[in-house]
Amino acid sequence: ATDGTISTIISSYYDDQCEFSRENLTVGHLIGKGAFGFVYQGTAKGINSKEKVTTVAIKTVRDDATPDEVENLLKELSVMKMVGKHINIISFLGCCTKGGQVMLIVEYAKYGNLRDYLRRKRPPGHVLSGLYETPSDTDNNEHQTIIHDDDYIRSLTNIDLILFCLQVASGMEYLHSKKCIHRDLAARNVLLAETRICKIADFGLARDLTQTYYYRKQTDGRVPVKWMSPEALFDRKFSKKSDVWSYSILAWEIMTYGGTPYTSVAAENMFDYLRDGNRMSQPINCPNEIFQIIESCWSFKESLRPTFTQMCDNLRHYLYGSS
Ligand code: ACK
Repeated sequence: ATDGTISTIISSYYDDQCEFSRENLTVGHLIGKGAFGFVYQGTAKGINSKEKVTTVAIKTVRDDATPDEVENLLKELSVMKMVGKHINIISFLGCCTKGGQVMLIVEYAKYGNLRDYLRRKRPPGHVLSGLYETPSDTDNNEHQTIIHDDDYIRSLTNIDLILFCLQVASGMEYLHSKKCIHRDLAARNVLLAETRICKIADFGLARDLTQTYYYRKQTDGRVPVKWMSPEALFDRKFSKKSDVWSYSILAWEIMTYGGTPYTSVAAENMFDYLRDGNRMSQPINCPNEIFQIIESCWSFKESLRPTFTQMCDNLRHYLYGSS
């Protein structure tokens, strides 16, 4: 891992159109830490419209990042650039690659990740035993600040939850229309912005489908086993249909106010568990029509799973009575 390699990688991704000048960017406090590096809140002057200062999120890698880690951030950046704008997807605003640490500047989502938001909004007494891990297992986001605004006192209804499902499905419909698969769809990777708009984030694993029909993951890093379809788990075969499977786990997380999937099943037993036909049960508050949509994504056979377009139609039909 030499600086030479890193600068070669950086220059191979360089795009003058997207470069944002560092003097107009202010890096603020740390909002998240991952294996890859850090996420900061910040402000960028003139990034959206001239003169205006915009609150942004800034993703960086650690100072001692390997060339691979730098390249992963640059790949994420290029996927976001290719995907373009949709209200339910975190949009790419710019980047700083010249003259210092690589920084990816993206739209800021005020309420952080959807899973933790849902847990905070869980109605008292809602919990079914076993649905939630103990807080010490999961709440490792010590950087999170809880925002005491109007939304803080507003509770969530079932309709709000189903609206979250629809928003994520529409973001995914768009992503798939851009020939991109996400591969790590989960409530922790959806962010919530002002006025409760869901934004799909974490394109770290996303891949452009035009390059290969589906993506076979080469190495086993940390894999989100409980969100993965059987063929993704067993064959490392990722496709639009494996995103649909992951979406159903995400929709189940939403309907359970941030429940943990398959709490009683060990990760290494997941494949057998699913092959034997076991699935999660209907959350108590989840309407039958919505659970039917979730269940349709759990077909072992990929071809039987719906598309996001079909799911959006069904969810709109449920919510608005027409599609
Ligand atoms: O719940 P959080 O604050 O929301 O914790 C995670 C953390 O960084 C690690 O991913 C937060 N985060 C990531 N991207 C953004 C963003 N664009 N806007 C706001 N918060 C973000 C995420």
